[in-house]
This record gives sequence, structure tokens and C-alpha cells, in this order.
Amino acid sequence: MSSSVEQWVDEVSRSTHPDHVVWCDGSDAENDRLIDQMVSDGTLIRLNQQTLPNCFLHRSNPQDVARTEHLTFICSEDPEDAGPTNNWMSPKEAKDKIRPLFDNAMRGRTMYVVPYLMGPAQSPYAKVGVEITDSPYVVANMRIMTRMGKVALDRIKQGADDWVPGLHSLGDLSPDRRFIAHFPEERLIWSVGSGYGGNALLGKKCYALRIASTMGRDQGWLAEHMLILGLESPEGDVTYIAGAFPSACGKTNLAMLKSPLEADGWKVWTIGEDIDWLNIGPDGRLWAINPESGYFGVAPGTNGRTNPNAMTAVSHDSIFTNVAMTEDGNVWWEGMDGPPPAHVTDWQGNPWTPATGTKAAHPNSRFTTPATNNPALSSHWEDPQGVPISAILFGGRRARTIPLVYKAFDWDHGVFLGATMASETTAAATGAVGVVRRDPMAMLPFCGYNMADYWAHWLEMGRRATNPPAVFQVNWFRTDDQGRYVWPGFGENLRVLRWVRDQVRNGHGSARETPVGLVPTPEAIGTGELGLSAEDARILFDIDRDDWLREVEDQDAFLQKFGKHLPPTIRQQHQALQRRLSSVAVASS
Ligand code: OXD
Ligand code: MN
Repeated sequence: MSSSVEQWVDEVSRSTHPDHVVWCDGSDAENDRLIDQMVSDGTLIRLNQQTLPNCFLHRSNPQDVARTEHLTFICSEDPEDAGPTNNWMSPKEAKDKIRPLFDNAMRGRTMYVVPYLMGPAQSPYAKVGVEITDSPYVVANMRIMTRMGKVALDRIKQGADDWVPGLHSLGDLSPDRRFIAHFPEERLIWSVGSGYGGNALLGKKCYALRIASTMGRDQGWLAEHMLILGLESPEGDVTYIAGAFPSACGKTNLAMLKSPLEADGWKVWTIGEDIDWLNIGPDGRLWAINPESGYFGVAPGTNGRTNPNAMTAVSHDSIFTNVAMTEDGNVWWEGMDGPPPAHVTDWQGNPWTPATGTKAAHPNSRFTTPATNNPALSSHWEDPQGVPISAILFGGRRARTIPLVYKAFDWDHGVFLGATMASETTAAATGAVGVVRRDPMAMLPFCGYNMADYWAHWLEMGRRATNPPAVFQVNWFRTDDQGRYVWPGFGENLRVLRWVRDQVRNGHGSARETPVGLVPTPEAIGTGELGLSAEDARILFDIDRDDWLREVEDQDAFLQKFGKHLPPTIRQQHQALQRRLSSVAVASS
């Protein structure tokens, strides 16, 4: 054990006063012990072991079901370093406010010390963290989501002195005493008052995105809220594509996509489904690793059509949180295959029938499942150097304006697309659902520093990478006047990936140039083969000038927030879009 870790553990236990301290080794025996203990104290419910071997259900406190963005802080010395999109507190104020919540917080509890590695064990890009937590549920989830135990301690012993400490306590679970605080200058995380994944599994959003994004700024790489997939073509080549989508907008489904054109030789392989660390390789390309080793996916809506690979993955060795349970100990959620069961126990433990009128599963109920359960897992998912990325997708949930897919003219234009992307909010965070908000690169809740400085870093990465990926924007969620989704989505998204591959490998064919970027022809996507009408195709690829002029205005208001931090290139891209749109206006008047 490294003495620096021991020192920190001693210091924390002197203030939190746990009854016991357990150093986690990540072994099966340790996990079995923890699971048995949680089953006996009711933290976990053992599900039907015939149909769901080694699967368990956890019901959280009903006030602790999603990320709480208003209680999440970036505690940099200078508020400008947090920027206008983050909540800021000075490190001193944050520590003064939060420290008392940790005092004695672990009395009567066990303190677990969880060393973990983000990234494949052999990867030079992997990084170490140590989480102290008083939640055995967090430990069991961290074991799935990270490489936990000896493998991480070994790195520290071998001299990795940049390990990130993360202190977590459930506290009393009250939102009034909940803080998720990040100290980017010290590379430290403090989280108290929540057991929810995104707030409590500190390797995930807190480290692998917020703290890692600041490491990436300082060290010349990017930490992104992106899936990574490999698209195999009938010729046998594999094109690696990364995709940034806001929470609960289908990253997991796209990353695990089961190809409807498998018989023709098109197949998707998963590298990662939530987080992507991008480094510049010796060939000037961006190379991606997935720092995680499991998936923490949204359950409702997951079924044999939307994500058959996830349904297979979660059929064993998985933890479910806040889903419903059937009478025979199976799980159920809204949008699962088949009709709703006549009786279930809902996510809060109450009897439920289809007539009850509430959701049986919480809309942000989750599964935690090991990557190795995924039948579509790429054989390259743990390649130490990562996989070379040819295309980046930015996607949001937009009923109007944004076409199914379009391609940026070049890197700087692509960074502008990412910087100005927007999406309707979902249940992954507390607050109103369905409100359009700007969510740059899907990093609004996850960027650990000033968002405009982050765009400058993206632009700089494109200068340093001599062969950066092509950039695309996608939108699976366009609706017609009746509010019906026009695009079938899910497996059929393969058709969009196929066009993306064609663009990056074969250049600009099968596209038309518009003021916003290059839009595919309906034939190139195959809307006819899918049985979509000409009107559906029109809606999917339409660039409506009035909608876009409104969009440009709204972008302007957003960009203005960043004042002198806004990179001139982003401002110029915005002006160029405005010019291209107004020349269309002149041409058509
Ligand atoms: C997640 C999220 O859990 O983005 O991945 O909220
Ligand atoms: Mn996410």
C-alpha cells in the first residue's frame, strides 16, 4: 500500500469515525460477502436466480434517484475558471461548508477504501483513483464500472502519484445536505448526501469527466461524454466512431446496436457507451479509450427491439436500481417487451397494477452490467493505445430544426456544431423534462472548467492532430406536426452510420451542400427501403430557414455568456453560418 493513500485514509477516518475500515481488493469473495450482507440488511433484493443469475435489485431513497446538477460544484480558486455554465464555490467556502457534513458521518458504518483504475490495465492512458465510501452498494457498482482493487494499488506502488482521491458519504441522504464538489486544482472530489450513480460512483462523472477534462486541458488530451463504436463493413474494414449525446438520449443503445443488415455484412462493435478519453496518436489521429469497464444504463425503454444486446447483458451478474419487480422475482420497466404484467412491486416497494396510474419503474431507473456481458463487445475494447477515431457525432433530442444527420465542413466548423448543440432535457438529472437547453458536446453538466476555454482546447487539439476525425451532427428525434417521431431509430441508425463511414472513407458523394453542412440524399440513407414516405424524407433532411434563423439567434445569446473567453474562431463560425443562411434568403426571395 502506498503511504500517501494510507495517510489520506487515516486522516479521513479520524474525522468520519467509521466503526470499521475495509480495504477493497475487488475479489469475488469480497463481493460475495458484501452482497450477502446487503441482502440481509435489505439494501439489495436477490432476484430470481434461475432467470437472472447473480442479479440484484436496489431501491434507493425516493429523493435520491438522479444526478442533482444544482448541487454539483466546481471549486476553482477563480470563478472564471469554472465559467458561466458551472456552479462555483471557492475551495475554502466549499470545504468550510461541506467538512462538517463528513464529521462523524461514518459512525456505526464501515468505511470502504476502493482503489480503482480508469482505463485498460495495460494502457498508458489509464489513470488511478481511490474512493472512500460508506456505501457497500457503491462498492458493488464500482466493481462493475471500474477495474478495482489490486490492479489500481499496483499502479500507485509503481509510482503513479497522480491518483485522484474521492471522498464519499451517504450522509443522511437529504438533498438539503447534499454536495458534489470538485476541486480541479487539487484534483480532489468530495461527495456527500447521495448514493445515486452519477453522484456517488466517483470514477464516472466526477473523475472521468469533470476532473479528467481539466487534466486533459493541462496535458493535451480530451475527456468526453461519448460512446465509442466500431462499424464493420461487408469488406471487413472497421471504422471507429465516437458520439456525444446528452444523458438518456440513446448512447447505450447506439453503442450496442444490433445491425438489421448483419446478413449483408454490416455489424456494430462496442468499445464504450458513456465516456471516451481521446489522445493524439503518433499518426496524428485521435485514439480513444473507454475508461470504464461496465455500463450504467437507463432501463425504461430498453427491450428486444431497442437494445437486444443490453437485454442479453443484463440477464446475469447485474445490479438493477429502482426498476419494478414481478411476482416471480424478475424485473420490469415501462417499455419492456410484451404487455405490462398484471401485478408488480413498483420501484418504491408498493403494489402496482397497470391501473395504478404511476410509473412502476422510475424513469431514471438503471442497470449496472459488466462490459464483458455485452455480446457485441469489440475484441479491441481494451487495446492499450485505444482505437483510431474517424468520425465524431454530436447528437441531441430535437423535435425540429436539426436534420437526421449532416456533416461539418471541417474541424473548426465541427467544434462549432458541438459548442452550439442543444437537446431537450431528460430524467437523468432532477428538474423539468423536455426543455431545450444548450448542452455543448453533451458536457454541460460534466465539463470541469470554463466551457469556452474547453472549446479553445478542442480547436487546439484539431491543430495538433494532423488527421482529426470528421464531425457530424445527428438527430434521431425529429417529429412531424402530429408529434410522431419520423425516424424509426434504434437498429436503423445503422443506415446513418453507414453514410458516415462512406463520407469519411470516400469523400463527399451522396450529399448536398446546405448552409448548415452536408446533408445526405434520402437514397444514400435508404428511406425508400425503410418504407418512409417522401414527406417523411423531406422532414428528415429539411433545412428550414426560419427555424435556423431562430436557432442562430438563440446560439448568439448563449455564446455571449462567455464574454472574453469565447474563442474568436467560434464567433467567426457563428457569423459564417448567419451569412450562409442569409444568402439563401436572398436567393429565394
Ligand atoms: C449517466 C448520465 O448516467 O449521463 O451516464 O447521467
Ligand atoms: Mn452519461
